[in-house]
Order: sequence, then structure tokens, then C-alpha cells
Amino acid sequence: MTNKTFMLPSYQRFINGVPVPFFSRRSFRLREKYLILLVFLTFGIVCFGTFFFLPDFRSAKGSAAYNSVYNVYQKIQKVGPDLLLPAPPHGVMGPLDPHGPGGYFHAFNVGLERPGDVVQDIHLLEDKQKLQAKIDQDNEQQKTLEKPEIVEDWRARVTSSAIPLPQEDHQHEEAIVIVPPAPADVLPMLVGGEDKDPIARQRRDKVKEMMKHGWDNYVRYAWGKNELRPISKRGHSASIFGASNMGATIVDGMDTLYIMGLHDEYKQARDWIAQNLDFDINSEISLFEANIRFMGSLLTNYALTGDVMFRDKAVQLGERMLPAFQTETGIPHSLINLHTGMSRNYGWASGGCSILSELGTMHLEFSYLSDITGNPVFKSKVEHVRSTLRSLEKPKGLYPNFIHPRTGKWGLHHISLGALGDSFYEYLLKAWIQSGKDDTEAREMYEEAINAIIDHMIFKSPGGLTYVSDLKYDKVEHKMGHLACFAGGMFALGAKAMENDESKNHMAYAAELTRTCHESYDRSVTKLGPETFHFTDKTEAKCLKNGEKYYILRPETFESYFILWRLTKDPKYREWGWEAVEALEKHCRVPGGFTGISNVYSVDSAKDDVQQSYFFAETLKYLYLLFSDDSLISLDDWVFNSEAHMLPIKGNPLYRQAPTTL
Ligand code: DMJ
Repeated sequence: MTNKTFMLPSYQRFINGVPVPFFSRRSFRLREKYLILLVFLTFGIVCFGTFFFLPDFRSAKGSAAYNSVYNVYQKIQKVGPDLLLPAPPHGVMGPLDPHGPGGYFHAFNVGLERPGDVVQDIHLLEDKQKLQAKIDQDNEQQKTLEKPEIVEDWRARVTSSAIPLPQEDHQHEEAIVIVPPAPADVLPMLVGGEDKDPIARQRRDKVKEMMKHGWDNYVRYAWGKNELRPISKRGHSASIFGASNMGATIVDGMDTLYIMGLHDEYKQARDWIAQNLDFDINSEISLFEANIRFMGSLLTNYALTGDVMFRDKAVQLGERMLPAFQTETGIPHSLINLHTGMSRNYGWASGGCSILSELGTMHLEFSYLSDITGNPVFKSKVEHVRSTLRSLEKPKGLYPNFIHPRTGKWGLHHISLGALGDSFYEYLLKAWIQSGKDDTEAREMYEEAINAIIDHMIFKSPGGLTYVSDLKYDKVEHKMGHLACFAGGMFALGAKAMENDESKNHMAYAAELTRTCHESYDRSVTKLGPETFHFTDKTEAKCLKNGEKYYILRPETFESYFILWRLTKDPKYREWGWEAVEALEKHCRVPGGFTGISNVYSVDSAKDDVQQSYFFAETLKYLYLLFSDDSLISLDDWVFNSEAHMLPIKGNPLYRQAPTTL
């Protein structure tokens, strides 16, 4: 057996033959001293650095140091948002895997919101419920705004135009600027449009009564909140609005009040906006939704009334949206914090891409904003986006739904006239119309894109139904989303505006696609259309997936009925619109307003308890106009933005172009 030799470390010292522990030595050697000094020095630098660099410690917000740190942060953010910033919390804009079960657009959304048009991932529902509980809790804690009185008898309203001016508000002085409301009797109401047909008049009155029912309940239970939960009778906020009460229903719904002649309700809404709508919101909201709902409505109301309060709010919002365009390519991000100006994309969007329907649905609003203010900056942003898209090579002439704002390259080649693509095409056509047909780039891009869609994406089922499918690379998905049902109206509008040989072709597609969307309603027991409907050997225009059978008060099919009625005068469109009114009354109306339903194939379907703001902006507006005569919002004078807010066409005296350009 060998003896193991125990080796002492070289620095070991002995006093009286006893080893001395390291720390009990009386003095340190030079090397040890340096080591200790180094440790203390590092500690000191860390403490100093923390104190010096953290803005909350040292720099006042807005100071140079604060800004420099913030700038660095912004620059790093630009390099790659997903590198630094956490993915959106589950349920806010869930990190959906487009290849995952059900893809983008499935699961009834239990009253929560979709990113733009994207519906929830079923696996995220639990998280969403938690998030919703948090939003609800926040809502409860928010200052309750004073509710205006509900105008009980709207038929008698015209006699009482005197709404008192608000009293001076000392209590909320610093927070709220009191803007004197426009006197009720000077608002030039663009109303009328009574049809000579007594049945149409009666039907139109019914739609107005529905508006009053939904609106009054919102006023009663959720005034100032984004939306109403009509069954639980409380406020609701979807993630697209961030965690703030922006009165989305008030803003979205008010031009419908206006054309319906609901004068007093309109004034209450106008005064709420003047006194409470503030875009200094420190939470992330969807740029696209802020644009189509808020910007769109403010611009429409400015055009309708000339009330500069609307224009000024639109400018405030526009300026706060601009930082989203500060990307390497100028292609805007999807999400923005209107307070800090920080923006980013959804993590689920093909590796941080921007989304075609979002980035391509700003042109009408931003051009008009430049024209009424004389400030070209807004128009220059959207023109740049469009020319960037135009310069790109496109697969088969089609536009994929995803594009990366840093590289300017397409992401996944998913192509759709439904979710993620839809209103990009609509805005090409409408930008040309809005410009008084001067914007030929828009027209050319529209024609090229639509012809490619006709060549590659439109099919006819064995039963004779024409539909527009989705494409995933070369794979055709034989289904159509409810969102794509706006396409009938778009094809018809394009056909009318182009007036050439091709346009006859487009008009035929318009009629056929609208008929197919009507079939998707007619083949359900509720006579409401599902979120998606499929075409297989055995089934046509019916939804085959449980998570996609819902109807959430969407307007697209009625939008097409309206446009086609105006352009063809075929009475079937009014009949189909009336079927829709009856179905909404039967299945969506509840004592507290209107709600979505989870299954259009069941007469006693569950309800989602959400009264969407677009129900007022679009669904009821299109139905009301369907039963009005052509003089009310003539298609020769107005284009509808993607949320059905009307913008004047150049040449319309209400265009209100600013006299000078900055
Ligand atoms: C609306 O918010 C807008 O029309 C949007 O462009 C797509 N669809 C929803 C309503 O369905």
C-alpha cells in the first residue's frame, strides 16, 4: 500500500508549526492587496453606474441624460425588436403559430379581441381570461366619468337643441381642458335620404331603433369605456386598445349617429371627445386600429361638421403615430406606445414582420390629414410605404401578408383577401377614387393585384359558388373568411370607377362573391354567417371547424349588399339586408344591447357578451344606408375607410383642403 502524500499549497504559512488560516494573518501580501482593491473598485463602478445611468434615479424625464438613454434604447430596439423586447404577453396578441393547430384564425374569441382581424388561439384562452380580468379590474379602478343623460325620445329630439355649456370644472382643472361644445343648432347635419319606398323607410327606421338600443345601453353601462358587455352590463376593453379607456364606441359610432340624425346623442359624443379624449396613452395599441377607428372617425367628423376640434385631435393622434414609421424601410410596425413612441411588431407575425392589411391601410387617412392641415409629413409616410411595396418582386404578382420592416423582404408567402391582407387591396382602389382619380399609381397597383387574384385565387365550387381562397405558397386553401366578404363591394366599386372592358368582368365577380357570402348566411339556422366557410367535395359555404362558427357582429357582407344595391339597384340586396336585420334582432339582441354568438348553426348558441364598436361604425351604418336613398353619402362624393368612416372625395365641397402647404 502506498502512502498518499498530502501536498500543502505553496502559500500556506505556519506559526509554531501550526498552519495559519488565510484570513487570520496579520498582514496581506501586495498581490492580495491588489486583488481586494480590484473587488472594491468593481463594486464601486457598478453602484456608480446604476445611479448615473438609470433615468429614474438621476435624470428627469425629458432631460438630456434621460433622452440619451432612451435614444440608445430606441436604437437597439430598431436593430431587432424581438431581441430586446419581450414577446407580447399571451392573450394580448398571442404569439400564434400560424402553422399550429388551427392556424391564425380560430377559436371563438369569448369577447376578447383579435389583432387586427386575427382571432384568438384556443390554447391562449386561459391567459386571455386572466388578462381580461386584469383589464376589467383596471377599468373598474379608473375614474368613472359622468354619464350624459340618455335621450329617451329620439323622435322628439329635434325640438330640444339647447344642451347647456359645461360648467367650469375646477376639480379636474389640470387634467381636462374644457373645450366649449359647438352649439347644437349650428351643426350642419347631413341627414335625410328617405327612400320613396315605404317599406325601405320602415326598415331604415328599424335599423335606427337598433342603433338607439345599442347606444343607449352603452351610455347607461359603459360610457367612456371602449366597448360594452351587453349581458353583464359593464365596460369591456380589447387588447387592441391597450389598457386604457379611449371611448372607442363613442368615437367609432358617432358618424352613424350623425347621418341618422341622432342629434343630441351626437353632441354628447362630440363633447366627450373634446373634453376627455387624450392620446397620451402609456400602453401599446394597434397602429392599424388606432388609424381606422380613431383617426378615420375624427377625419370624417371634421369633414361633416367643419368642427376644428376633430381636426386638432386627429393631428395629435397622427403625430403620436409617426414614430411607428421610423424603421429601416419606413414600413411601420404594428404596435405603438403613443406615450413613449416605442413601436414593435408581433412576435407571431412571421418572425417579427409587419402585416400587409395593417401597413397598407393608412393611405386614405394620412393623405387626407396632410391635405386638411397643409402638413405633408403624413402623406409622405404612406406614399413611401406604397412605393416600397411597388418596387418589390411579387410571387405571381401577388402580395404576401408579411413583410419585414428591417430588410424589406417578404415573410411567409401567405396571401389572402381575408385576414391580414384584406384592406390593403381596398385602399389601393380607394386612394385612387379619393384623389379624384389623380393617383394613377394606386389604380395601376390595384388592377395588377386584382388581376393576379383573379388568376390564382378565385374558384367556382361544383355547386356554382364563386369564392376567393387563401394561398400558402402554392397551396390553395379552399375556404373564405367572413372578412373577405367585403370583396364583393370592392370589385363592384372598382368596376364602376374603372369603366373599361375588364370592369364588366369585375362586376360579375362582385355579384358572384356577394351571392356566396349570402349563401354562407343562408345555410345557417340563425341566418348569420360564420367566421370562415369551406368548400370541399361534400360541403359548400359552410363552416367545418368548431372554433370558426362564430359571428361577432361583423359588417363585411352587409357592406357588399350596400355597395351592390347602390350600383345595380337589384332589389335582392335589400331583401338580403333585411334578412340580416331580422337575424341580428333574433339572435344577437339582448336587453343590454347587441352581442356576438359562438355558433351560427345553433339556435341557442352561447353569446360572447361583447358589443363591438364596429357594430355602430359599420354594421348598422351599412344597413341604414342600404335602406336610404342614394343622396345620403353618395358614392360620387365619399369613400368609406376600412371602418366605414366616410372620407370626402376630392371635388366634394366638404373636402376642406387647407389653403397652404407647410
Ligand atoms: C373592422 O374593424 C374593419 O372593417 C377591419 O378593416 C376589418 N374588420 C373589422 C370588422 O369585422
